[in-house]
Amino acid sequence: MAAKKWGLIIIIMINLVFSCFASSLWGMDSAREKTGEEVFINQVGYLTNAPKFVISAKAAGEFVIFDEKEKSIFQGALEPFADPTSMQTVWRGDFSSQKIPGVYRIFIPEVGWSYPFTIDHAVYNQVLALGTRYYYLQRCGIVLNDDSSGLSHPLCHRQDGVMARADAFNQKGDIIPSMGGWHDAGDYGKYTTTTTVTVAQLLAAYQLWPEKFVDGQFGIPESGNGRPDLLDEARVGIEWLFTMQRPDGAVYHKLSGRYWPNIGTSPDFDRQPRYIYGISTADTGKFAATMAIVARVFQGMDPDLAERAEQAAKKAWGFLAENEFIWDHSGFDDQGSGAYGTTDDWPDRIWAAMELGVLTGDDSYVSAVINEENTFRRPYQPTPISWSDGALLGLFHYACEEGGRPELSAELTAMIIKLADHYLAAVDRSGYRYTLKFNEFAWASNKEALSRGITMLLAAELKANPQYQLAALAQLDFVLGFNPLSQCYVAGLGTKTVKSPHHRLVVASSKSVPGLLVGGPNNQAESGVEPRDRGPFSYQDATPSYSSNETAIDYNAALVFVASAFAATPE
Ligand code: 9MR
Ligand code: ZN
Repeated sequence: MAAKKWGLIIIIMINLVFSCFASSLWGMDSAREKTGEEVFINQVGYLTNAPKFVISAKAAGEFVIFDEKEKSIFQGALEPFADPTSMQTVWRGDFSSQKIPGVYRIFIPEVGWSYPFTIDHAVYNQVLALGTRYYYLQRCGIVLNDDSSGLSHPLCHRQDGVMARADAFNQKGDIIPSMGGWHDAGDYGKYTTTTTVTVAQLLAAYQLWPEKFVDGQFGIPESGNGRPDLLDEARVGIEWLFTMQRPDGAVYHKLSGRYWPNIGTSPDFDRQPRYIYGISTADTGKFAATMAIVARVFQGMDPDLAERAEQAAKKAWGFLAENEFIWDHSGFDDQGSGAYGTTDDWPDRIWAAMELGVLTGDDSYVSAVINEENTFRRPYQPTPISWSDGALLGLFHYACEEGGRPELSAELTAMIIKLADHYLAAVDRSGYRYTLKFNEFAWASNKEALSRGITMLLAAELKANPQYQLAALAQLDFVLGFNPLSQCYVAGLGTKTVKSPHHRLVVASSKSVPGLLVGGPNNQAESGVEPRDRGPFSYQDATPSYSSNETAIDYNAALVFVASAFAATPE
């Protein structure tokens, strides 16, 4: 009893000392104890009931949380942790017990301050809003005049697109009306590969959490039309995808200029011819799968669109059924646009089969890729969703829906759980609760981590285990600033935010694209700008760093998906 009382008195005294200390430092950083540099938190913030961790890069024993009135509200211990993500020892503290909404900062004596962060039940609604609105700012073939970001450009790419080569249906030089869609990234190419997996993930998030999406939510031109803004934005990608399908069902891989436009080129100044290059069965498979999802989502809401999508999906499937792997590109096709190349379409066929099986209830799609013993006709290892393989989503959709083969559903469920458990174990080993180990940081590492998070969110739908959600959320913590560079990787969010992404419109306008997620740390450092082989430190917030600081529509799709899972339902 007495010991407890003394403990309390000591804590109160320590708090008093820190309060004085804090008032001199709050908002005004001393040279010795800097802000943000060595104390890491999620700079956007934490859900009231979520786990909350702070990391100190330097040895320290305790941390103190201060509220906006500079009052210390909590003191906790830091424990050393051998962290495989940074390959360093870090000192980690847990403040999960803090649930009172507000804005806070953490102080670690002799180390420094954290950036401010919020605790709130709706703390990720802004992540979802900006992350989704990003697509509006990436739209192609529009006049952009956006007050909130200040971004604008006259009508761009008005002649999309020109047939680069003749095929059985079109002559070289023919115009195939294909305006619209989204600029892929910091470049202006439009790719079936990323547009499909993006649309599919946006719609999958909607299917899982429809209550989180309403009309007027993101402030886009379609706001007010009575339909959730998310679906309006997805439709921009969907309508463009329709234009990429050939009459025989095959789908063209990409539409882009022959050369990369210079980095400061506004889209309306990119006036080189924009070519439609050859078809691929990989893209045809992704298209079939995505259109099958479109058909399901829009069935009740927009039967016309749903019908068009179903027919397009079936036609694409028909082409796949008639053709082995095709990749109709030569190295001479272009000298400047995304390759998104592949030598195998098996994952795409699996994905298409699953989604069409779910849409139609017809087992013949499924039996094209799965045999009577419920195993894949050719070996297949599920992976987190990426531009090169979206099949996991198909496996998930099949596992969720009634009416398929029950044994197959059980097999697919087990596969997804196994993959998720693998990442769950990685999270438990990491000081940052990140799925990536030091040597796993490659191009688009931020997206890869969020995709692993998605894998765990899908598993959570199939098997009740709250750890899956919490581990997925931890991937978002890292991307929002809880990392060894103390870097928030989403422009417009956090304190140390992305300022110089590799993005042509950003350079041309000197404005920011709020909500833009960059690729992040990349050991290979292809651009030669970010440091090589430094794991989570292989990142540079610099325009020329296309391999660590570019965006892409499929990166944001992973961000939007994970943010959707944790956003509060709009009131
Ligand atoms: O996101 C893509 C990444 O996974 C690849 O490793 C990389 C190299 O092929 O390409 C990335 O995609 C880029 C695309 O090729 C062109 N538009 C910008 C994309 C993001 O950097
Ligand atoms: Zn454009």
